[in-house]
Amino acid sequence: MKLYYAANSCALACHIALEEAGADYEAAKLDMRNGDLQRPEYLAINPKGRVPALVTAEGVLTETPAILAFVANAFPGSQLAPLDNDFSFARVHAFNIYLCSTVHVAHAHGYRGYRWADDDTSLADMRQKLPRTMGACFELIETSMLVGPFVMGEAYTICDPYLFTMARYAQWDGVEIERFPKVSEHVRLMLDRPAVRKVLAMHT
Ligand SMILES: N[C@@H](CCC(=O)N[C@@H](CS)C(=O)NCC(=O)O)C(=O)O
Repeated sequence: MKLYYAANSCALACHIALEEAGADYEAAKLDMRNGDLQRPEYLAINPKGRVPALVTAEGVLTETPAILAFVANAFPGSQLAPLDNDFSFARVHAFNIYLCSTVHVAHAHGYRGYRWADDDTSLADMRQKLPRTMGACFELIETSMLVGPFVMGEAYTICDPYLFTMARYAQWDGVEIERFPKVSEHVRLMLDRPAVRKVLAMHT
């Protein structure tokens, strides 16, 4: 398998999951700032021009929640999701879809506001609101989603590297993560994991 990623991108979550799963994979680093994602060679792999993309024996997968679910299913021995219980697996997926469709999109309004508006004042307004929009997402995660110590409780799952990735975004967006004790403890636990340290070193 081959994971296409970029430094400081959401591909961090899939990268950590592959590492935690003990997968045999190659990591290909792209540079978001110099146009790598728009080059024809990469668009032939992922026409969306985004990372992550995971090339598998069966084809290319995109979208973080889908890649994470694939990794959990492809490496059942790593126990990265409750594969034997449909309801529990759906809850894992629901958490990851919230991060993908709401939290990541809220973050993108600050750095990629040009997707939604052209006017400088509109862009500045969206950027200025980031600490509140991302803060509201993390308030909800803290109070009603993160069981602790890991997202789903005692078991480490594919939700954890994704939450860790979005918590980094929240801090970059001006959210004081210390306001959220469970999220702060989660970040600390993640930073203790060898797989996380190894992958973080490749994402700078
Ligand atoms: N929904 C996608 C979002 C992927 C995405 O937007 N990735 C960002 C990096 S975090 C990207 O490639 N941005 C490049 C761009 O917007 O040009 C996912 O969860 O995988």
